[in-house]
Amino acid sequence: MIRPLIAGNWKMNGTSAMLPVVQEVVTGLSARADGADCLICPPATLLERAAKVAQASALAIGAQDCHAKEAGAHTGDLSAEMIADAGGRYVIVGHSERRADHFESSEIVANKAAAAKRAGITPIICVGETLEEREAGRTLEIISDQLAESIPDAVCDGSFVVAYEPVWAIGTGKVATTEQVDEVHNAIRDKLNQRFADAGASVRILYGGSMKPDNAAGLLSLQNVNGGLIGGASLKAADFLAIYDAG
Ligand code: 3PY
Repeated sequence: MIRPLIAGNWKMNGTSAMLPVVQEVVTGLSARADGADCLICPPATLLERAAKVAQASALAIGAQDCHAKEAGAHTGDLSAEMIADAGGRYVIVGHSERRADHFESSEIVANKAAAAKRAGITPIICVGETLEEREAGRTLEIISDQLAESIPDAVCDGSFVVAYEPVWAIGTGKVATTEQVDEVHNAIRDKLNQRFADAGASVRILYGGSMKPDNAAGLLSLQNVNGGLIGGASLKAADFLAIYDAG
């Protein structure tokens, strides 16, 4: 069985007033059986402080994006090496909000994922179809193309995580049905197995898109759902831990 990963994506939410949430999750995990890996990706401004709060605990800290280059003239960007240096152990790449707001292509996402590997941190590579694509019956084709183009050969040892996040279920309160999630996650597993032989079977595939305490158990019970990438519900320690408990 693949060890699940319960990951929180705080997006552009949180000042230092949110650090107690990190502490609450650390404390909550220390009182629980060790059933899954747990991660919070706060905004970059909190990364180092969150990593200090979570030091030597069961909670990992990660970032929400990185640049593909190690250093240089890229105003406003952070390299994967900087994230690792600040205590980050994972980085989300290719979230649909970045693909849309920053025009990130799958090629850029693949370069970012390779940069994460170079820096020794784990990329969480996001894929997902829009409502228009789903309604046109193109979901599996879109996911297949995004996987092929966004996962670099550099991670052929399986040192990455995939997150399936249907764009229409992000920040809308709409959740994909268990049947829809099952279909896409099984297709992702097939693609990973085809491309990465042995390693494909052990890559974690997270579901993201309005995962909450009341729908998490059903989603996390599916064979190829190996955790969640959780938006709004990760901002409250009680909700995030309830999702952890549901897994
Ligand atoms: C959501 O659940 O809204 C997400 O986008 C998680 O990354």
